[in-house]
Amino acid sequence: MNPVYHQAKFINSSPHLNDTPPDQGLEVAFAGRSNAGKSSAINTLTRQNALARISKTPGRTQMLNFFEINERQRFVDLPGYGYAKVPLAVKKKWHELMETYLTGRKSLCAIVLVMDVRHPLTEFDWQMIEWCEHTGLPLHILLTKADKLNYGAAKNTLLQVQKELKDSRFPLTIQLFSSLKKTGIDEVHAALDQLFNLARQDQSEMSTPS
Ligand SMILES: Nc1nc2c(ncn2[C@@H]2O[C@H](COP(=O)(O)OP(=O)(O)O)[C@@H](O)[C@H]2O)c(=O)[nH]1
Ligand SMILES: [Mg+2]
Repeated sequence: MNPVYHQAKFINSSPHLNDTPPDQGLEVAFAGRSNAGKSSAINTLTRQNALARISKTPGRTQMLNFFEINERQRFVDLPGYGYAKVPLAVKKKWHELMETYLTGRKSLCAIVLVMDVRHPLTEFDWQMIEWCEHTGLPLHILLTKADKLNYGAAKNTLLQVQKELKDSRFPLTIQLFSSLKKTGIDEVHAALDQLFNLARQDQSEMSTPS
């Protein structure tokens, strides 16, 4: 358990990138398909039931939601992808928003990719993985809703996904998680600590003249 993450506070929801919090410090973004369980994961990790609004209507949260852990660290709940009923114009706007955010955000230091353990590695997931591979951005994958499968089947999916990604040439970790059963929390906290620490070292190396 890491109580640091329990202090998270909502900062704002931003439908555009011109009203985001200042691009300083370090940000970990939670990405994944609509309904994968991103907002639930943020609530579980921060132990706050209604921090990231859990949408009953998939795809409705088309905004970037920012949460402050402390003055140097943030979480971002990225808008979900892949809801068929969303009109094309909305999908286009989503692509633009994501691309601008992912390419332009200097404080972005890692991605947590949330996948439903029953439907891992969708086309969207591969796009995110390839993006991280391309930019070297560290990635931590949550196979969530692990409670929906029995232990053996969930473990099997974990091994399968690890096998599919074993050749990736960037920092990548994968785990099972359940917001419902509150399993895997310590492992995510440890992964987040490591991601933030790595990024902090990188930042201080860059700011130290040699
Ligand atoms: N059984 C189970 N259901 C979950 C879990 N996480 C999320 N859900 C449910 O999945 C739905 C979508 O979750 P949400 O967090 O809003 O997904 P998001 O669209 O990715 O933010 C909601 O009905 C949640 O209650 C989990 O670990 N186990
Ligand atoms: Mg959500």
